[in-house]
Amino acid sequence: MILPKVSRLRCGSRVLDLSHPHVMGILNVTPDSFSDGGRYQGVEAALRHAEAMVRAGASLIDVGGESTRPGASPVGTSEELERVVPVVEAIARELDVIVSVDTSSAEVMREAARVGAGFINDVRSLSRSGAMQAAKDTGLPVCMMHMVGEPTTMQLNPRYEDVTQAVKTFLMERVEACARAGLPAERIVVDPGFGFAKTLGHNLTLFNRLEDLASLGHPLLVGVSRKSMIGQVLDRTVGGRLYGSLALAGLAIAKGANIVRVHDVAETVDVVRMIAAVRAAE
Ligand code: PT1
Repeated sequence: MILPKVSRLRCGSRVLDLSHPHVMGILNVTPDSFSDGGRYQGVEAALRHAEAMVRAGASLIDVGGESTRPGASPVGTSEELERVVPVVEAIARELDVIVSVDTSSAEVMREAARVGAGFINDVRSLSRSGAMQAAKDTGLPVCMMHMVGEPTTMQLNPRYEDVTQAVKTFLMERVEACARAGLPAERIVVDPGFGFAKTLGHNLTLFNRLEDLASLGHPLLVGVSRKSMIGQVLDRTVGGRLYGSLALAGLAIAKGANIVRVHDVAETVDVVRMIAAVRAAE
């Protein structure tokens, strides 16, 4: 069993104990979720969804106001702030959970941290203007994820000589960039970025080699829930990808993942608890 060098992450006022795996529940606050009603209804609906995920056993809730799935276009800062900040604030105030903010924007990072976020999840690995400094200033842990290019174009022609090596090198370079900026390695979580600038073959190879990423020594986050790599293998649309998602969540944990980012929290928590029971008997 591969363990990260740090045994716990200080997430603002809360602590994430890395001696066992955790489920991060996905909370999208993109326009579709605001399709009817105003902002207030949007916040209320988001809070209820977060509450259900916390009751189901999520340790973190990942709040995202920008879709980053393949082909999605970026969102303006003021729109993202309006979508994300009230939801982060409501969850941090009302629920016993670590609130993660899925953003690449320096302003959103700062505002989210101010209203109680405990974790920063940036699919662009703090590459946007001001993001490195903002993340550093919050004092919060940050997830660095591998992606090449932008969601709009990343799936056009992804090529690697060795995808695992490319992802490892990229992540270590981002960790070094953080260190140079004064953001310590102890605060960095890494993520291979499944579905980001990768073919099905790349995703499967990378998954098979997940131990190599766990061995970097940073806590490892994996997000594969309902993704197209499952659809491609099983020939299923998004609604039919639960069992595939659970299989990959269990396998990711077996290969050393510390956090799995999922839509189906209750089902995934059963998987995590079964693995924990077996491990406790070792
Ligand atoms: C992820 C992730 C994320 N994924 C982290 N944050 C998304 N840390 C958003 C598909 O192929 O894996 N790790 N934030 C969602 N992105 C995608 C990408 C959704 C690909 C779907 C696909 O279907």
